[in-house]
Amino acid sequence: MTERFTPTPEDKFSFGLWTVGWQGRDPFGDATRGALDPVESVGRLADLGAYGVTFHDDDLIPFGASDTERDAHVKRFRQVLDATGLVAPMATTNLFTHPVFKDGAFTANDRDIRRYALRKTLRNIDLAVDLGARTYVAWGGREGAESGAAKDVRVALDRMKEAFDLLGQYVTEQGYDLRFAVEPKPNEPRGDILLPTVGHALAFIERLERPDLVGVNPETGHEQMAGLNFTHGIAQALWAGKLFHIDLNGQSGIKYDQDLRFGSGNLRDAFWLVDLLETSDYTGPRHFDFKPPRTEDMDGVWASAAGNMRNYLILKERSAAFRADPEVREALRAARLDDLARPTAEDGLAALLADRAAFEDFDVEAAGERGMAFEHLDQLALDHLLGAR
Ligand SMILES: [Mn+2]
Repeated sequence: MTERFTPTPEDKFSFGLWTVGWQGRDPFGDATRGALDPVESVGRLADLGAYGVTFHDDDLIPFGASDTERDAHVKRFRQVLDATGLVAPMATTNLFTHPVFKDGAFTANDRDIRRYALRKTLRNIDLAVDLGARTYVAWGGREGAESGAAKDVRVALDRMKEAFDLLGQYVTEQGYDLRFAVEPKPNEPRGDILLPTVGHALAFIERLERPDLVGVNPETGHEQMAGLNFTHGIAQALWAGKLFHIDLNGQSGIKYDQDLRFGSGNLRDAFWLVDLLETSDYTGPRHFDFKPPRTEDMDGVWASAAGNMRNYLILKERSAAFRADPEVREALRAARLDDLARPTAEDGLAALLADRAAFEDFDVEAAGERGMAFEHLDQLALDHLLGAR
């Protein structure tokens, strides 16, 4: 039983340094755990079966470190990656902790701060590429407002576009093999954040100078905080060819950003998400962006980290069993999923207009009486999810 759910690097599980390294500081309470050395985190995550580790610039190199200190931190990190075989597939910038970012970074009203934010990002992009990252995440946690007149949203989006256009120009001119992934979030820490959902981000990306360089990094809890179906958001990102990265965690409904371990919170959505990812062409990391609850000591932190991967693998097995079940296949046909996959008018508009069976002779009443058999199908899914089949 245990062995089936033991992660290996082939599963492509990755963790942010800031996840296991979270000290439990929240708006109401101080840290409940001590600082964790990134080198120790990498070693422990490797022992647990992870394949990658990701970082904000400030996770690796304390804010304000000198160039000499910076080099020493990078050297230690590179050594532990080499020693453990872990990779650093993604990096990102901390544009939210220091007070300078209190009104945002790329869309701060203060132009000096916008220029500083871009330079801080560009500097870390160099390091990210040097460490082998292929994806650069941009979470604009402070890009937003608490009040109406404080932010001209249309102008702020001009500045956001300007920032991504400059970042795209930079990686193109440097010849870097690096793509950007916008991470949407509806609120927290700002009252309202720009690009609040996957859909907003996808629409924004199409307005950029180099849309091919930019995709999304959706986070489970962020969409669910807005009451949205995370799996549907991921499906649309896949449909648009824009799922560049993903942040997995757990969230119980519309409330503060819980960052629970993957599989806790909305378990049914987690099942459908794994089912979608594992039947899609997504080959990127399964990245966990969670926070071990502040109730936990360090043993609890590692138990929580391991739980993310275990839950993913259990759900992957449950999804495979669901898809392989002959009764499920029959139920999918009864629910007419094959019919949905067929184009509505493959013979064209003229043929549709000429087809009396499509309208004049169509028995609307009879069609309206046809059941969709979705309940039977969903019960089969729940049986598989709960291990009852
Ligand atoms: Mn979160």
